Amino acid sequence: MTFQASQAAEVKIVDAEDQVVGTATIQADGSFSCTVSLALGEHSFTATSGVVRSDKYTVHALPIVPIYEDFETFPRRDFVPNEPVINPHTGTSVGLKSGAATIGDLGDHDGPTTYQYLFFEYGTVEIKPPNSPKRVTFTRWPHDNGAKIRYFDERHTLIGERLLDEEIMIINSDIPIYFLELSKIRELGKNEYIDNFTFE
Ligand SMILES: [Ca+2]
Repeated sequence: MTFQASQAAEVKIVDAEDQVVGTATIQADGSFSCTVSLALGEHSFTATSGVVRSDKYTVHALPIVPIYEDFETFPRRDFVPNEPVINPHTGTSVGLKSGAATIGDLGDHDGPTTYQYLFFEYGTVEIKPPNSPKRVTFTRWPHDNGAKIRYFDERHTLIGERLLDEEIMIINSDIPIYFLELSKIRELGKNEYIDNFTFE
């Protein structure tokens, strides 16, 4: 969005209903930028400075692109506490806060999963999606309800938690999920085989 506003220091950005949605400081070359949050669909904006008003600009908000993490491209390793690993192909971060977890493969274990998966023995694992999703799905095995998953916003405030009690887990949140924490709640619970995340 550009606008001749060199006579003023600041512009207001207004939406189609004339509501001010942001202000921006004008740079020496007359340019400015302003970030506004959008619901999906078409939005139009104008910039005003004093009595001067720009042409109308129309933008479309884009949906969040789903990201799949099936661990097939994840670097294979045993996790070490407080040394999170980021998958360079998907941007997903997995870190161990305590306990033991591995990126395992079917050469070692049987299970209804694709070749590599997150093998979680005990403690707490933090999973950080790259796109702050509002919907997270994943698969797990076996059907032993010895673990829970908690999910947090960008201020690290707890949004919600639930038991791992379904083969296909679905988490829906009104607030973007910044990270998730997988924790064992029973020491004698079986190991968890976690796979096939979709972050959207
Ligand atoms: Ca997999």
